[in-house]
Amino acid sequence: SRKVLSYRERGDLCQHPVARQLFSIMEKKKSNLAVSADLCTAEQVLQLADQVGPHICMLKTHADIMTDFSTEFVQSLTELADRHQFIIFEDRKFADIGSTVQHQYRDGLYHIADWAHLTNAHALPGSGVLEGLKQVGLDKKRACLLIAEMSSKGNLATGDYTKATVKMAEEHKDFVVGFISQSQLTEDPTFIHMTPGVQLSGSGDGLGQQYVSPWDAVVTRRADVIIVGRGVYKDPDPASAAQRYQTAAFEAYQHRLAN
Ligand code: 5FU
Repeated sequence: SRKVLSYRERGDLCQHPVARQLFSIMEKKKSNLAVSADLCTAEQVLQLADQVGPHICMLKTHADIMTDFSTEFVQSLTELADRHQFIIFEDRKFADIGSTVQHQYRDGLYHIADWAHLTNAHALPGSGVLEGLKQVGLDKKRACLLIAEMSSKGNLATGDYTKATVKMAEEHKDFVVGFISQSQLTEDPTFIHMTPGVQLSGSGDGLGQQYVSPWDAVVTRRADVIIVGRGVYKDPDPASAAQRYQTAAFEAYQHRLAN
């Protein structure tokens, strides 16, 4: 099999500023860990971001689960991202026609395009979803991931759907920098694979979530970035938990580089 490139080498190959920045952060901070801040108040999200900030390359948000989302929150989160050096990824999962997702991305209560470096979309609606998002995101130098596979039991993003999603990404490389997936889907080193459904202790959550270990995600399934929610924020000491996941995932990456 061909040589595994380092994050630094891959960042140098990327055109998109968000992809370049993410790979550079991963290399510098020795972190391929994204923490999912699935908490319902601004105070909780900001506190978690500050605690785990030194250990992560990216913070993932679900703005629409928050009860008190505000421009002040966005400002504080952006300051934390600058201070700790992490990318902000709003896990919005856009899945409508181009015209509608354009509004959902730019307008509404959240103005996602104004603060999230990265967001994501389902390929389900066809390429119009990307055409719509692009008209808003490209000028702001934002990037997008396509959801090619999911972690949940019985999900339909498999086989030909996954393959068609990869093709759609290849046709929109000015905006799409990678995938949410459960395995490596392409050899193109400029596409970043991010894998949710990762935990060190559990196998599921009783609501369809299915977990793999950081080692399985990175070594066996060849993820570039692991995404961990409850494994970190439910821990009584989120900073130490983040450090454990950071070490586990980065050692797995180093193992891939060496083998
Ligand atoms: F696209 C996906 C997916 O396939 N599985 C996921 O779990 C997204 N997620 C998100 O990752 C989900 O919405 C949560 O925000 C997070 C996983 O959280 P956990 O607490 O680590 O299970």
